[in-house]
Amino acid sequence: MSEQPETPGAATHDPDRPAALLEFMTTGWAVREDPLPEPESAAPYRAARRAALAQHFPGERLVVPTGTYQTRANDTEYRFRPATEFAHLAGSHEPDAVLVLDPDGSAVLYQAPVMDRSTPAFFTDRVYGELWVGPRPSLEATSARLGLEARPLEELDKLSGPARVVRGYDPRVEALFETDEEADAELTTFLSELRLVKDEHEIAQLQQAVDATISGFEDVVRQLDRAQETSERWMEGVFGLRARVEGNDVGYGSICAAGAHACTLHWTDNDGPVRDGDLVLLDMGVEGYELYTADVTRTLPVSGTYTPCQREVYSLVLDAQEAALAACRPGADFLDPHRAAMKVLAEGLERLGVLPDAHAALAEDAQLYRRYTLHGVSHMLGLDVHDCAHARQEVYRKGTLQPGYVLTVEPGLYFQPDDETVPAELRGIGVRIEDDVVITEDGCRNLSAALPRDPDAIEQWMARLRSSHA
Ligand SMILES: [Mn+2]
Repeated sequence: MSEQPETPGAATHDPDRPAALLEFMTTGWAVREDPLPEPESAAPYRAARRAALAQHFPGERLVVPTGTYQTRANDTEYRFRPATEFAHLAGSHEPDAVLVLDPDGSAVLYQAPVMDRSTPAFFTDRVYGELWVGPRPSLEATSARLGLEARPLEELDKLSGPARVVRGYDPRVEALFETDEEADAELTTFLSELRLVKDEHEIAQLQQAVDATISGFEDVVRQLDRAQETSERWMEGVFGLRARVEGNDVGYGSICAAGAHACTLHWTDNDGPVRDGDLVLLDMGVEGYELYTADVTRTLPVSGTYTPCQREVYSLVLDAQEAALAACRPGADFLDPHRAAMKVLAEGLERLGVLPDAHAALAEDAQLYRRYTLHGVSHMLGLDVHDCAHARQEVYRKGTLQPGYVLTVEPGLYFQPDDETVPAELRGIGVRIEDDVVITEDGCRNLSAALPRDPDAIEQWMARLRSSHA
C-alpha cells in the first residue's frame, strides 16, 4: 500500500482504486439535461465597472485572480470566499478563476474545468471532484449567468508578456506575466477607488445585508435567556445561523461582548458569561449572497432595562452618533462626522467627571479624550467590511464624501475596568452604536434605521421580542 495519495486531490487515508473500479465508476450514468441559467441582474453593472477599468488603463492587459482555497488544517480547507476585486468585476464564486481584460478592452473569465463523470477525478478528487463537492458550473453556464466570455483555465497558461496583476491572491498567476510592483499597486488602488461610489444594485445588496442583520439581532434578543445560561457564544451562534441562511456568511467575526468585554474592541473569543445587569455589545453583520456586508452595532441591557448609569453613557454615545449622522452629507470631509462625534463625547466626558477640561482635551496636540473613544467613527462599507482599503488618502480619509458612498457611523465610549482615571461606577462599561449610511444628494440615508437606537425604543423592542418568544 502506497503512503502517498495515488491521485491528485486524494487523501492519504483513501483506499487504493483498481483500474476496473475507475472504469466502472465513469460509465453507466444517465445523460443530464442542464438548462442554461438566466443572466444575473448584477451582470450589466459589472460590465460597466469592467469598461471603466479598461478605459483607465487603455491598451494594457489587466489580470484579476479570485484566489483559491486556504488550508484550515491538513487536508481541510476554509470555505472559499472570492477576492473582493474579482467579485466586483466578475461575480463568479468559483475558486481559481481569473478575469483578464485584454489590451483591446475585451474581458475573458478563465475557469477551472468541471470534474464530472467523464473523468475518474469526479470521485478521486475530494477538492474539485463532482462526487465530493457537487456539480460545478460549466463554461457555458458561467458565461450565460455572468454575461462574460468563459474559457478553460489551462488556456490562461498560453498568455504571457506585460500585464498588471492584482497581487496577493494567486502567486501562480502573478508568475505568468511580466509585472511591475508599482504598476500592480496602481491597479489595486484604482479598483479600491472604483468601489467608493456604490451603484443602485450595490446599495440594494447592502440594504438586503442590513435587513438580514436586523433579523439576526432580533434572533439574538429572543434567545438572550439561553445566552445567560451558556455564554456569549450562544449569541454568536444564533447570529451565524441567520447569516448562513439569509446570506453567504458573517462579513467578519461577530463581536458578542458582555460586561467589560465590550471594552476590548475586537472581542471575538465570545466565551464569557452573560449576566443580568450587564450590557452586551453586539457588533455583527450578515454578508449577503453577492458578498456585500452589513456592519451594525447595538449595546443592549441584558435585563431589558438600562441602569441609570448605563443609560447616561449610552445617551451620550447616541448624542455623538446623531451629531456624526448630521455631518454625513456630500462635500463634507470624510472626517467631519468623526470630529462632530468627538466634540460631543469630549464635552460629555467632562460632565461625567472623566475629563477635567473638554476644551483642553480636544486640542490637536493632546487628544486625551481618545483614551475613552479609542477609534475613528467611520469606514467605507461594501464587499469588504473595511471597503476601499487601498484608495489613496486624498480621496478617502482626507477626501470629501460623495453621493453613493456607503460608510459606517460608529462612535463609542470604553471605560476599562481597571482605569483609575474613571469614576468607579463607570468602570467596565463599553458602549458603541453603529449604523450603515449611504450619502445622498442632500445628506444621508440610514440603511439600518429599522433597528432601534433610542434607549426607550430599545427597551420596548426587547420587551416585545422576549414576550413573543415566551
Ligand atoms: Mn464597523
